[in-house]
Amino acid sequence: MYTLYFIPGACSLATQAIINELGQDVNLVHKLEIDRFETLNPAGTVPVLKDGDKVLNEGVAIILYLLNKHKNRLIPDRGEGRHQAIENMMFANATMHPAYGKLFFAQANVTEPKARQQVFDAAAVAINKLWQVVEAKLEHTPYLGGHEISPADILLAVYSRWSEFFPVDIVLGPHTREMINAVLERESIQRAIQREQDYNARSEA
Ligand SMILES: N[C@@H](CCC(=O)N[C@@H](CS)C(=O)NCC(=O)O)C(=O)O
Repeated sequence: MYTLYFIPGACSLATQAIINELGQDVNLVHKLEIDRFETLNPAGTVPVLKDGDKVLNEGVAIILYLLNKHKNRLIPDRGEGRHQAIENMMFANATMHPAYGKLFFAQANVTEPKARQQVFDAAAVAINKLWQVVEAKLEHTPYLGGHEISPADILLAVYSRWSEFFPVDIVLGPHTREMINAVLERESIQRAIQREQDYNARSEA
């Protein structure tokens, strides 16, 4: 049984959905429930995954660990297709995620309203450019990996949910909207969202 350290709605939601896609059990622990979270991840970020005594950090490294361990149809076993799937995951995690990170950073650190909106708007321009890259990648196939869902689709669908927290216009192309809707309708992510909500409800009770 895995243990996943999470923050509700954060990128750890994608990790949980992938664990569900792989048919594995996972125990959820909210980051704030851990006294010294830095002992698990000095960077202080989620996701963190525990597999027995092994502690794993960094979203894509965790996903690759899981994909290497469990037989799956989420990425090809080898060759060009596998390379492309990893490139797509890195695009999501190392390019799109930090672009959204600028919105969160401005929210937390820029207090003057006009200056804050300027940073939001500049970040939105960068994010929209990246969603255009996604739209181009999806011109011929429903998912980034082709006709089957891939980890990058799940990561991007989770990040797309962050747009609504900010006063910005994030524009998704039609192919991108279809891909995201298809991901968000899947049992794996619906169950992950529900488990986070149930967890919150239990903690507030
Ligand atoms: N490169 C890291 C980035 C992870 C990251 O930035 N996680 C955010 C949530 S999406 C986080 O934990 N932020 C710290 C916090 O909100 O306490 C990874 O992919 O694991």
